Amino acid sequence: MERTLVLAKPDAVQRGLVGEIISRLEGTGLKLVALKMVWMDTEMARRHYGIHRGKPFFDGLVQFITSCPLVAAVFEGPKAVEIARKAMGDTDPARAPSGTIRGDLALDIGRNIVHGSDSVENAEQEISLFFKPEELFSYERQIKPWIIES
Ligand code: D4T
Repeated sequence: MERTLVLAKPDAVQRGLVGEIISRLEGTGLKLVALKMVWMDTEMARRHYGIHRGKPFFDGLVQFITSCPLVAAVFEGPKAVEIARKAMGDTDPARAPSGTIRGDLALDIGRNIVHGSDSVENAEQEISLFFKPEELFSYERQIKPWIIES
């Protein structure tokens, strides 16, 4: 089953929006399989955002993401990557439709409150950066047939 990494970023922690972010993603039907608070250090941040190294916003992004603890979660389900990103809306909150997490709760691309993996391959890498295998839980939900047809 597909998994995706979700981060409620430091701005979400500061603004008291962690519960709402997790709740909106749970509401999609995706299954929460891991959750913890993490204070990223610079090395971890530079690894997580390695693809953006050299871009003008990179140093500010690393500074921001390490400025306060964040909450990391793993959600599981069919098309988990796509479903979570759709719930979050565009990276730039100004372009994110109402009804999405960023469209409703954020204003600025540099303070967009949430991260979601952008591919299954990246999700696997990102999950392994934040979680040990034993921190990912495997369990059944009785409600599953009411969420997933087969
Ligand atoms: P994250 O990784 O935070 O979920 O964002 P996205 O996956 O949606 O978008 P991204 O990788 O393109 O950007 C990573 C991160 O950098 C910030 N950012 C981005 C920024 O501050 N200025 C910018 O111009 C861009 C493109 C926001 C998200």
